[in-house]
Amino acid sequence: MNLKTRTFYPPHQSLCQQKITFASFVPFALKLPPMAQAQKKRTVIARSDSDEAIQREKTGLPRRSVAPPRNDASVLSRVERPADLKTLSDTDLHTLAQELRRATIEAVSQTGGHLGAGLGVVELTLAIHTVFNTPEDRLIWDVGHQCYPHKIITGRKDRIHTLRQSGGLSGFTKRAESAYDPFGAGHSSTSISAGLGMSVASDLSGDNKNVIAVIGDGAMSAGMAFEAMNNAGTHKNRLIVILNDNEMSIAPPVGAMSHHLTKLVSSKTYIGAREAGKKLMNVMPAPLRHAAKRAEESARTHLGSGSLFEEMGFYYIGPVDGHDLDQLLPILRNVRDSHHNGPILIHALTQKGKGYHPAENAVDKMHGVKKFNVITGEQVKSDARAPSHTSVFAKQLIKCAENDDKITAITAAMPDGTGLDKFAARFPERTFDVGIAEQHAVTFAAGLAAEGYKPFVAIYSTFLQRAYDQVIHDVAIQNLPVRFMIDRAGLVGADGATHAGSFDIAYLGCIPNMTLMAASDAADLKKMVTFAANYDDGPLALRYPRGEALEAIAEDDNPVELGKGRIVYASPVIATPDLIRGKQSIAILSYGTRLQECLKAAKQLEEKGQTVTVADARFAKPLDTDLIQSLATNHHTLITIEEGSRGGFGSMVLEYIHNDSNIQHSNIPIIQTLHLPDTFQDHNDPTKQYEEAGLTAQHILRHCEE
Ligand SMILES: Cc1ncc(C[n+]2csc(CCOP(=O)(O)OP(=O)(O)O)c2C)c(N)n1
Ligand SMILES: [Mg+2]
Repeated sequence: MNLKTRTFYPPHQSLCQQKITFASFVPFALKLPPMAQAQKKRTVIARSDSDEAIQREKTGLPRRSVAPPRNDASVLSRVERPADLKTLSDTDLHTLAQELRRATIEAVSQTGGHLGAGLGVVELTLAIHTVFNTPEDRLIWDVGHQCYPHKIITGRKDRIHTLRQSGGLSGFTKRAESAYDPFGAGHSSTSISAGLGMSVASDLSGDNKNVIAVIGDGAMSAGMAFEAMNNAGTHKNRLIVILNDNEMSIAPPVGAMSHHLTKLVSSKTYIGAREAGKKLMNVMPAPLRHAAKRAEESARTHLGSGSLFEEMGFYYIGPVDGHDLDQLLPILRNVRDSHHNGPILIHALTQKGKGYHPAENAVDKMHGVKKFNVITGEQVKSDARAPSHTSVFAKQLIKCAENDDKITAITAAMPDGTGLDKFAARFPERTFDVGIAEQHAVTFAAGLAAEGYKPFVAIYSTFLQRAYDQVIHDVAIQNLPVRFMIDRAGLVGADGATHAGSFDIAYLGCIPNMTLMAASDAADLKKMVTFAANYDDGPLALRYPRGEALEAIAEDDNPVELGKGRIVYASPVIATPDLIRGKQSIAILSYGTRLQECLKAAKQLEEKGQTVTVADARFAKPLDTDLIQSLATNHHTLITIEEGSRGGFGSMVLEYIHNDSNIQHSNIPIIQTLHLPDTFQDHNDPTKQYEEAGLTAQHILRHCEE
């Protein structure tokens, strides 16, 4: 098949819509490839299983575990670990691919999580584990969001329904979870670097491991991937990179790398196992090998068909049909057995969401999903009663941009997650999706700011970590007014430690020139976005968490003022023994959305006869020193609370009181700083995460009683 057709679909018209004509369509969401009889049988089974699931749903019966019973006739029931794959026939492997796909769909339908990416690598997963000797050979999944099929066949089948649940499997690869996860991930584009490190380690210790890194086309566009290839291309170490090219990131991919891949693919047909074998030079005697190599290189130069990967020193094999086990298996065997010294790149074409109609047809290929109905693909409705912080931010930015044509918005491959898809719909020419390139996003914004524009970099707290030097060197030192809109600031629930936005207060708070703000509710978030639009004196970061925003915690018609917090609640003055001694009992100073918990705690403290003042700091930098001075001198206890790591807001308050204020030592209150624990918190239900972190009203109460 000539792959040219692949390139001409408009971004939102899915590839699968074209392919549907030659795939045997069954009136069931799980698509059946036109292959073995045995698989047709499987579909029937699948349908009746799902009917049963519906019945169970209707009748309120609990769903069955997704792990097939041990003694059933499925191939999957015979596979616990990759070693079991080696005993299977080719037909069994084909059948297993369908079963694995189904097990993945069923698991994610119950847990939510990443779906489309995993479905796209089912055959790759099986082929790699069949051909290579994992876990001794190292298999690294970039990002790790596509690893659910890998988890199912690497000893975690029975626990796959616990994905992302409390105490259950992580939604990404994790070293602590399995020997088959030799390198953990969550953030993108790390696999080639880590793989090269492992390959060099293997050479140093002389143990001849294979190292295989699987990286998506989206992740391949990031700076880290280029840095790693640049380095790998000069090494003589064996490193196998499998580029999983599904023409999708979370959103349609952007940038020149994506165009390059398209061009690379459009002029070629799929490479078959024989050609791939021929390409690998080890099959030739040395003199012939050199001659052939020279001829091939010269042909490539003349025909202009050399890929960027070849230019960077990789041995390029492809494109390969990433769903065709009959091609994948021999090609991987050839690669495994070749003596090629240096990095090899296998360019596999796959389809995100492959084999599941609702995913294939979804604009985002069901990249990340809530729980869903397997038959219809319909996801459970969110039970949110209020708009998310993300959407409050996006709407307000649009409002500001209506009157200010200097406002621009930048995202690093997360238009939906950051709400900038809405901004882009209104102001396409002022929205910039730069791809998975956080470092570039920040310096690009600095360039815009240097020319008098008002760039808003909408970014998750966890991903801004990658652009730390750019924040300091390109933005802060030059005091450029880049506005960082820091989404998912705080705990993130099921995504776990790799995605938690724990550190931004600490890592930004220590940078000179930086202004730091946190919104406590929707009303304040809107005011703060407007404040940011009007603030031109230097860089500014506004943080807000995942999830829905409460409309207005406290009545407040005043605009936000630089470095000024607000008193949100103060106990009515009553003649308590404390007051007689000239002080009230407790001041709680909140930075961000924990304010709500502070108010709950205040109520309960009052019921116990304490007098309480609750304040919203609004700014961590500059601190509202007047407010802090007054809270510290007028209360016996001062509690600070924030959804961020140690070394953040609480530390700044402590330092101010102890180092910079002129409060008498004897007059300093008892100070407790409540922040995230000094551990990486695992994925969990958000409510439980707050419990674990000690950031609830009950914890505030406990601290007051100490
Ligand atoms: C540094 C970083 N930025 C952003 C993300 C969010 N993210 C997760 S997956 C993904 C898309 C990856 O696309 P690709 O590598 O092509 O994998 P696919 O989902 O298509 O299989 C993005 C942007 C991330 N994980 N890490
Ligand atoms: Mg992709």
